[in-house]
Amino acid sequence: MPHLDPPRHGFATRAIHHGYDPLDHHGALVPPVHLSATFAFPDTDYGMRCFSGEQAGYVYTRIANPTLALLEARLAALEGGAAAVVFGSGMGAITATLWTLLAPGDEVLVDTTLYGCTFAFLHHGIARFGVRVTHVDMTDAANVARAIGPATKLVYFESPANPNMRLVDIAAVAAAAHARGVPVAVDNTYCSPYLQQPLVLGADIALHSATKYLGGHGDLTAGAAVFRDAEVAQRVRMQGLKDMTGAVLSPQDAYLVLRGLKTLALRMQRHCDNAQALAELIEAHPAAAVVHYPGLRSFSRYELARRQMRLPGGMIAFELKGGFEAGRRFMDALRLVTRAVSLGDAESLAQHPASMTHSTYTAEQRRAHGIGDGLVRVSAGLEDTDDLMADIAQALDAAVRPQRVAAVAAAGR
Ligand code: 3LM
Repeated sequence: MPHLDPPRHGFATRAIHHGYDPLDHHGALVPPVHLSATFAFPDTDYGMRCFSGEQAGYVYTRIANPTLALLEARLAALEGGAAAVVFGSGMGAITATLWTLLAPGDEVLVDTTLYGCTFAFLHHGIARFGVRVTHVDMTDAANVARAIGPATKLVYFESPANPNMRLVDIAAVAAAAHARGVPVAVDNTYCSPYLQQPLVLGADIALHSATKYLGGHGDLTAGAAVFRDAEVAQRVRMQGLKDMTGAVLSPQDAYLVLRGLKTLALRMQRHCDNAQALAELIEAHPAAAVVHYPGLRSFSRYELARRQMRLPGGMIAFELKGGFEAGRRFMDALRLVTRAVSLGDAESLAQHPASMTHSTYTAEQRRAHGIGDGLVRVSAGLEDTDDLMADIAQALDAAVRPQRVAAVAAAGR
């Protein structure tokens, strides 16, 4: 791309143009979708060289595909990485990466709070194959430095963490881990590279559920891993993706993620504006016990959020006075915000982590890992702010006035 110079171009420009020149493709403004599962070899020698790794070329879509390769190049440019690998889901990205980097006898250090299926993969999946999983409170980088031992091969965390919004200082933890020669992987799903770039902050791997903000429209599942080191990316592609999980992304869905990326910067700004307005509204409401949102002055790591994230994000977690029952009344009273798991869609979504996304933890584990039974999670969508505020306000009112809601419902019957 002679007319593009990634370091010189801004985020939105890279998200729209990086890695593609229409003039290389019959002038087509929109990149073609290469649906082919397999690719023809001009002769046997070429095919043999592709298989031995001497020749770079497309062989089979589970290994590489031109549409997937464009998405990989674009994500690497947005995260500031050397290379990326895309997958059929976020869990595909996480599992393929960890299966590649860890072996029996190794230890992975992970933060206290993790997305439910990541927690399940670690404890019920890879731990069964002789990998030790050790939880460390990574809100203090000194804990990471202390916990690293000779078997530690990876430090892994989410920031903000799903669902309770714990923030980890990426630069500090990366420095502590690198001092002991251990690489650092960060699940950056909650932020997208528009809000936070873990590799630029010092981490080695940024992981994504592209099902969320990157795709942005709730119509696909996809995942990505972006690497500081292209050689590690190649190992994850040839082992974790090709042989161990087969978690390949469909070219159609890769195209949809490429389309979503074009509006990522615009969408993230709107998600953040809406989340800020909703978090302030919830915090000011008498029903609220505690609100976790990085854009609130009351947020425990407000200063870190300002330093590490471009904007405070589109996700809010909160507990109501009255705990789980009040949360249930709030959820059931919602009319515009949709009761559903997932996040990062145009539609605002609300869910109850303890019974939904984090039901992979036992009740005891949830308590130990900072996931309250009364916690409600909202993904602020792209609707008009006033409409969202009206819906959340009436649901909060309903949460503190259960008898009145019951009476109104009974009268309506
Ligand atoms: C959710 N999360 O509602 P996929 N990493 C993080 C995530 O939040 C997720 C993944 C990885 C939710 C999905 S719960 C059944 C629905 C931080 C997904 C996994 O494999 O693309 O779903 O990504 O919190």
